Amino acid sequence: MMGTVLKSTGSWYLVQAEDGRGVHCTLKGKFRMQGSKATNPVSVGDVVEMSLNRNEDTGIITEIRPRHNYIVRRATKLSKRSHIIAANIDQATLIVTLALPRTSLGFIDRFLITCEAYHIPASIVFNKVDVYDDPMMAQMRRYKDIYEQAGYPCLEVSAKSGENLDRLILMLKDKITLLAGHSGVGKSTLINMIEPGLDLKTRPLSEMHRKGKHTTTFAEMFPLSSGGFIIDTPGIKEFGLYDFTPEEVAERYPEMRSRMQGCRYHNCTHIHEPGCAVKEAVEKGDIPYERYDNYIRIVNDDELLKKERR
Ligand SMILES: Nc1nc2c(ncn2[C@@H]2O[C@H](COP(=O)(O)OP(=O)(O)OP(=O)(O)O)[C@@H](O)[C@H]2O)c(=O)[nH]1
Ligand SMILES: [Mg+2]
Ligand SMILES: [Zn+2]
Repeated sequence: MMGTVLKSTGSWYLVQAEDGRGVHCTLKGKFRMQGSKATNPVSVGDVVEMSLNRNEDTGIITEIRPRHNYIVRRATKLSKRSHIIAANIDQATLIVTLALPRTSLGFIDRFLITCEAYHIPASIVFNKVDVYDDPMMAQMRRYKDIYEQAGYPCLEVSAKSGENLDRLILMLKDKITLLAGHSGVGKSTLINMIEPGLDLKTRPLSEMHRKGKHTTTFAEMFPLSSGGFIIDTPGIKEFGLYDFTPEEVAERYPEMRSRMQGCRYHNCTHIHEPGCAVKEAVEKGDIPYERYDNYIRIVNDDELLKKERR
């Protein structure tokens, strides 16, 4: 029997069978042995083949169907292994906020680079606008300029006041959407507002700091009554890129990708070469300097990491 993995807790998987019922599954032993570089062989969104146990509400996953796509991040900072966040998704939405816990541009860029690498359409949702002061509002406008110019849809919302939630619902309709972001940005709160029946666990930031834990601990996929599915994920502290070369990083900046044919050298890294069309565009203000700065920082960080891991 086939099914879709709705939740994975590490040892147990909740699989929605074709007939709609939920089956709690374990994994056939051999999956763990396979030479995969992922710390989790099966992820939320995977389509699997399973055999039901005699009691019919538990089963064993025997096979994973080929994935259309998946999104990964480095399992831990120095790890050579990856963690698959979700598979077979239509789009990824990064929930960010300029209130607490503030999201940095570097974090946003790393997430977007990964989405570009796996050809997953990405968007950015600025949450908690109900508490933004004037400087935060100004900053959000700048962020929106930067990312909309690069081609990523942006939306400002408040789970608290309800602002623009109707537009968020439209964005999600009939699609399988991954929600990602730091712990405490309001992913689960937003899902509760969109789909009130779910009643997901959320927690005030003050308590988070005390316990230092994520409120959502496992990724889980939920059907939306307006059509489609949404995947809630545990907060991500750092978004470690999984093994990209500088060329691959540059190609994943749409503003750089569209200009690099103009560079004098075909293997230009856009850092120190003369006749670089990317640097010219940064100087003219056609590429936001923040994006270029992040590019340099990401390339340098990743080179350092590679050395440390050797
Ligand atoms: N003022 C304000 N607070 C919000 C908003 N959205 C969420 N919050 C609060 O932010 C806190 C954290 O929200 P959660 O939904 O638990 O955050 P999360 O992103 O799911 O966190 P993890 O599950 O740990 O990854 C809660 O106290 C929410 O009430 C908003 O739009 N405005
Ligand atoms: Mg949560
Ligand atoms: Zn160049």
